[in-house]
Amino acid sequence: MNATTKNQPIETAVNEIERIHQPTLEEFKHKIFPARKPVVITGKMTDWKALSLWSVDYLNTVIGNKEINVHVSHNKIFNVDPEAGFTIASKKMKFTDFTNWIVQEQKTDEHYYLQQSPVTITFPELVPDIEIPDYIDPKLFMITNLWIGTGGNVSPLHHDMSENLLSQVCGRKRVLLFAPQQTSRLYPFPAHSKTPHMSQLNIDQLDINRFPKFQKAQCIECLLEPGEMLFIPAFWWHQVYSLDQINISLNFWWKTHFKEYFTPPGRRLVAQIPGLIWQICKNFAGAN
Ligand SMILES: O=C(O)CCC(=O)C(=O)O
Repeated sequence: MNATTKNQPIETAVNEIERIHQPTLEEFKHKIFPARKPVVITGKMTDWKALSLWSVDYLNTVIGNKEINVHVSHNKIFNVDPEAGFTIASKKMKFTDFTNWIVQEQKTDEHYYLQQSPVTITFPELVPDIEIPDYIDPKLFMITNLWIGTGGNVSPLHHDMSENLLSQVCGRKRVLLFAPQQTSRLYPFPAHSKTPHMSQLNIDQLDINRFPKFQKAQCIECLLEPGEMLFIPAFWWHQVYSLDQINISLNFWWKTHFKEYFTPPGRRLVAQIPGLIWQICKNFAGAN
């Protein structure tokens, strides 16, 4: 990866992601999931109607003038506001106005991204076109989110507390991934802040004097193509770049095992949010 500073490029060690074709449920459960390493799963979305159906015209017909809530950015980096916690600046607009904006590649000051929209609530009409992967234990399943955007959008470096299958329908995404053990090299916001799961780094314009340890970070790079799923284990840091004009993905989140809270980012959260321990115990009890 070429991160850049004002003076010189920085070389951070990058490894390419492994791809596995149509692993069985047993392979996922006993090999892929326990390895706690991201992989791309190919050939698992072949039965999804979304792959052949979802074009802008189709989505406009099915969704039409529904009002949606899109996130807004002035520089295409869709950052949460560290003062406000989980909120990102947003705006309500008609779905068709949003897709027109994408198609016309408008050179506006504002850029829009439909991020993390719970599909069963906001777009129930799209549910028949997708399938919850059978790798996910129904007792642990949390939510399916829809993401629609355009090339150049960036979801900056962060981790989630859930297991994730990021599933690509249209366009490609470039994803940079860092293991939980790399946390101290990624300069998260302080554990007591409102955004302990976000990194302070802008890895494309790195301030090397402030963040020197990033140079030692080990990264896995992935180019996710339509029809592919990326397994992102809980607490893995990731930064996601949307490529191509029309970019559509879904992510499936499910509850992680309590032992993942012993990883460095998990420990930071538990230390600051005591109520989390109770939640984790409940999750674990519910799944057994
Ligand atoms: O696709 C994106 O822009 C971000 C996805 C993401 O962060 C996630 O699936 O957790």
